[in-house]
Amino acid sequence: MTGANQSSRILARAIVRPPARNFSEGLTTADLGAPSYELALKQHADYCAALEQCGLRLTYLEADFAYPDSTFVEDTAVLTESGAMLTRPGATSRRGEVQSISQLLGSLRFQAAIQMIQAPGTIDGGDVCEAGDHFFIGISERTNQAGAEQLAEWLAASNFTSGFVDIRQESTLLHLKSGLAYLGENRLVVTDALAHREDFARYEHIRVCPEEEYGANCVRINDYVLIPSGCVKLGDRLENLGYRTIALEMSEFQKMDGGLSCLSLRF
Ligand code: CIR
Repeated sequence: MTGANQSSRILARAIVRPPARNFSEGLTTADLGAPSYELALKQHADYCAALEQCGLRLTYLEADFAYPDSTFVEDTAVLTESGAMLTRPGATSRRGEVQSISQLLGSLRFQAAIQMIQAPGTIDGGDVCEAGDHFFIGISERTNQAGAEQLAEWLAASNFTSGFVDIRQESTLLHLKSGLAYLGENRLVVTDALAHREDFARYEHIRVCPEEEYGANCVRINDYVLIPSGCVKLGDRLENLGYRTIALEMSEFQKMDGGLSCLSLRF
């Protein structure tokens, strides 16, 4: 681990895709009831407005009825300053989501530098946490060792370091970023489940309390941190540290196991 550059990257753009009408047919383990499509659309629109408030220019992909989980665009690619790695999502029902992202990235500035995770490797972008010039890669039910190794090799070619974090025993975490966020300034937001891990020992920890665990999937974007509404203690803590927060209603996405980070690809 080098840690030479531990600031958060300045972001200019994001890719988003509104939920499709059959969004409720996506994968979920949450026992929170079926999401409302209309409310999900509104929450997505508010999320997009917040990204714009953070200074991002948005590119919208059309909602895709063929893939009910396709609003969770983060899982389909890992974007760095050097290029794009298209993932091979761990859930077979989501593999086809990558095609349209690939086409879009090809038309953006990633043209020359797009790679793709190869079988038998699998990666979900939600398992990849960028922390300055270091990347934590979760080994999960969705991301396997082969995929993590391919990603690590690709990152190393651009002088990024990486480390694997096995979360397969953590039943509350779908993805690594379900329990972890990097804020910049050497600070991590972490759940109790991950806080004790040696991998994170050199960082300052902002622990989310058990009632606000969902808030661990918060997102630093330029001068702001997006947090889920209801995470009051986390919000206070972040504001006291000098961050400006934007609280967003996420109930309908939470019902489908989605968090704030998964609704966009930021670069
Ligand atoms: C799934 O199970 O794949 C979706 N329903 C939720 C994906 C959430 N993605 C993320 O946290 N990065």
